[in-house]
Amino acid sequence: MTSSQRDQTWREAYDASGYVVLQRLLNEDELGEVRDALAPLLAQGPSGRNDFEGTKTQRVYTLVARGKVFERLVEHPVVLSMMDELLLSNYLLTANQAISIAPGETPQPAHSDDAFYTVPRPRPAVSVSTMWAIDDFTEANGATEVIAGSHRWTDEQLEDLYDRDDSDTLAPHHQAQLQPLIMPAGSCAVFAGTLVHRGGANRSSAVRRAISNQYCEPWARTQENFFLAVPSEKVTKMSPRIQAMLGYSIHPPFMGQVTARHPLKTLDPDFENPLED
Ligand SMILES: O=C(O)CCC(=O)C(=O)O
Repeated sequence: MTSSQRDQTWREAYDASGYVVLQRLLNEDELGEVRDALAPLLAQGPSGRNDFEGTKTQRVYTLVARGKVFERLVEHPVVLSMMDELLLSNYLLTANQAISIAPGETPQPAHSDDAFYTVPRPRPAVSVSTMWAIDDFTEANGATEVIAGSHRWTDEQLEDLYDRDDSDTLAPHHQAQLQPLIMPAGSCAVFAGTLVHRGGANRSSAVRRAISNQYCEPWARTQENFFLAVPSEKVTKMSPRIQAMLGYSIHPPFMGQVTARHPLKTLDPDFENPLED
């Protein structure tokens, strides 16, 4: 937790500021495992295609299907105990990616992660994001920057984020409100999908690696289409909790059904799809 959050419970801090930082949730061995698993993936990856992805930022999507260590992060017990409180049961994984910001990267456009759910604000977050620091997050290397309290903003306040005459420039008073989430590697920031934030500029000489796992209400469309992305042979080997978060679950009474059957049945080798010839 940050110093201003020290005397609060995680829930008080989250409700008041829209985020909370859990310090050093991973130990050195666990961090080493994550870094080792990330290295070959980042070695392959191209940089982002636009300002939002970051032209000097590498992203690797759908990590959950790329190594057991990434599955463990998705179902980290501390994180899931918080999601259990913040979201309805049967919540889903909506996004799951590594973000490696290289030296020279400029600040990402400020945004909120669940902005594409066009339900008028202020409103409860439809999704909750986590940002795992795989390197120390510093002021210089592109630590995620947040505007505390912006999770309660109205749509009008959100529209006011950028200068009215220059849609690429943050309004000066909002620029001043951005605070970097400075935290040691192994820490995890948990923030509301409604919170305004961005990846910072990397003015250091080393990359800043992070993993962003995001979870959403069970009635919301997920950002990543895990049904199409993750082969069912891999899903079969995952834990029941991850299978459920990838959509192999029912949100009562019948959201997620497959021709009126539970989606887990599709993983059974004897499953017969009535629509296949
Ligand atoms: O990399 C970061 O610190 C933030 C990235 C982010 O917010 C996003 O890509 O949606």
